[in-house]
Amino acid sequence: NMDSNAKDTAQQPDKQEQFIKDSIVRDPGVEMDGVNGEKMIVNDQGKPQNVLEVVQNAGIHKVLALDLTQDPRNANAVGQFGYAALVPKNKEQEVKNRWNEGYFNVYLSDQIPVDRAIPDTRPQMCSESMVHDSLPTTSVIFCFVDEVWSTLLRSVHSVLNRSPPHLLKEIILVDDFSTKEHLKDNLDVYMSQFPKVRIVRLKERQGLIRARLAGAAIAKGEVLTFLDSHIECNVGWLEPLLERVYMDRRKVACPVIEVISDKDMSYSLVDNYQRGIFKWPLVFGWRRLSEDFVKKNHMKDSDPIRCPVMAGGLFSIDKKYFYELGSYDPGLDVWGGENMEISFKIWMCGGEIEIIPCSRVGHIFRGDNPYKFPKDRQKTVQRNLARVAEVWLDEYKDLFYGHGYEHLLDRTVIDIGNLTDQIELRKKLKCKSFKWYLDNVFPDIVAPLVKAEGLVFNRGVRKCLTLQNGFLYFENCDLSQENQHFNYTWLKHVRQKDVCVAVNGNGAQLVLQPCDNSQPQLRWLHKASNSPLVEHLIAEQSPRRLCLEAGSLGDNIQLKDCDPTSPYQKWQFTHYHAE
Ligand code: LR7
Ligand code: MN
Repeated sequence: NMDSNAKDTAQQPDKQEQFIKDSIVRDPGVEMDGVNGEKMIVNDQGKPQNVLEVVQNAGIHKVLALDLTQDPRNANAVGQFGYAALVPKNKEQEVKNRWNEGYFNVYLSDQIPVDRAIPDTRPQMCSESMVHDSLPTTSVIFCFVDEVWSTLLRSVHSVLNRSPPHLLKEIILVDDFSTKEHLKDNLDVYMSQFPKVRIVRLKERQGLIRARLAGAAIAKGEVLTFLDSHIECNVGWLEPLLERVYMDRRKVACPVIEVISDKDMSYSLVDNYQRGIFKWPLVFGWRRLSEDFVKKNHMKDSDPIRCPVMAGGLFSIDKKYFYELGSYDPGLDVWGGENMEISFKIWMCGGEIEIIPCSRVGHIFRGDNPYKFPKDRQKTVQRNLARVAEVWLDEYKDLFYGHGYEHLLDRTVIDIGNLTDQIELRKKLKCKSFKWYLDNVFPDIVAPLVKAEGLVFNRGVRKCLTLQNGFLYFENCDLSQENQHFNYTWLKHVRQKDVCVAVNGNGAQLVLQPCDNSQPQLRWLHKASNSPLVEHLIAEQSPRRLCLEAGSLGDNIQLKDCDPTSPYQKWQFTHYHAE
């Protein structure tokens, strides 16, 4: 039973080994533990090359960008220096044929050296910045399923070639049950030349979340660094991340994610001052810090940027801290949502997420996933997100469901699994509320708890909706009358306290019901001020549209066929919140 194993891992690092008992670990024979692990790094003549000269200076030294690719083997190679690679005319068909192997230009990737040089895109100041001599070591964890051979190799080489050996404890490759032949024996043989590379093979598909947990479980470094398996680490990428974690173990450090083009494999830098944010319903995105903010805070382009959420794939975290936080929710399947989960958890439970501009890593952004989802992709992601919403969003979870995910509230449709452990964990860690998170970490998000509120004015009777003794009727509008106050909520409820306006299950009768989020017959579509309230359930199932209509004498309210010309079907709340 995967779930219970994973749970043990999450809470008790001692029992980690149990988690991967169903996997095979290929450990290299040689361990490189010395401070000067540079023996494994050789230049193109096969001679050891020690580029990392640590200048002792009261415990700190300059970042001496280690880059074994600065003087590349073949300056004329395709894609060298991160330039765009060209596809010869007679190879265009091959490009097309092979596209789906990775949903990027696999043909070109195979032409480009696995250890190509790329431009140093760091802000100027970075090469001058200082780091401590005594930084912690890291285990770099790549999990992958059916990754393209050349891309996976380039990812690994970029870490080997651009990480100071004494800081790189190991590279752990977690094979999430790939089916492609090249990722089996060939990969073992290839990687056996690098003593620091370990391979873990999962015996069944777990998805990236549990695959990362399997890698973390055997990691020996003090810091875990997770990376996607189609990336290129840039010059000096590692020290600034480790420095940040070293200064404060509750800081989770992310590199700037730059773009490796899926079409021509060129490496291009991204805008400064980008933050990771989310929009409803928990969709990740980037947003630039405002000019004002940058000015006011005298920010330099090399200063860390606090992020409400991380992109997900690339970050360094203190290993002990990762487990103190309960790692990932192991109940998250395959792909998606785990970046929201860990982000909320980090911020709400005392940590911080930062993008470190001096650390830069390129990533191939792909149009589609090159692997299959064991279950429907959309459903998998929605289920994961619903788990996150239920555990972390408090009263704000209505905003999540209200942005098109109402159907997830019907638990007979989607089983989101057991959440007891996650809720317990949040209590145990004494995490703050989601409201605190919004107020303090993401104050610029738009997140009103209801869409509209106040009196509900009807255009036809020119009076306001009133609820008295279980009846709805109309009276002269009077703000001081509590029984004229209604909310229009994210779940499309027209509600007063715990009472909701609903249609009777089988038809056109109006009733008042206790509000219940999972009941679709409580929902009303209301787009804007002075517009109809359309019954949602019936509208979804048939072309027939029913609308709330005030009785012309104002003594009742009825459900009628929608009539855009009738003022008795036009409704206006006192106040509408911006979305
Ligand atoms: O079942 C799986 N098993 C795996 O091992 C599915 C995926 N994987 C591996 C996969 O081979 C890859 O190395 O997991 C890694 C991430 O999968 P991608 O590359 O298909 O994901 P992505 O880059 O499209 O998506 C982003 O969001 C994901 C949500 O779950 C993860 O957090 C990814 O790590 C994340 N990627 C990044 O943050 C890079 C920047 C993208 C942006 C913005
Ligand atoms: Mn990716």
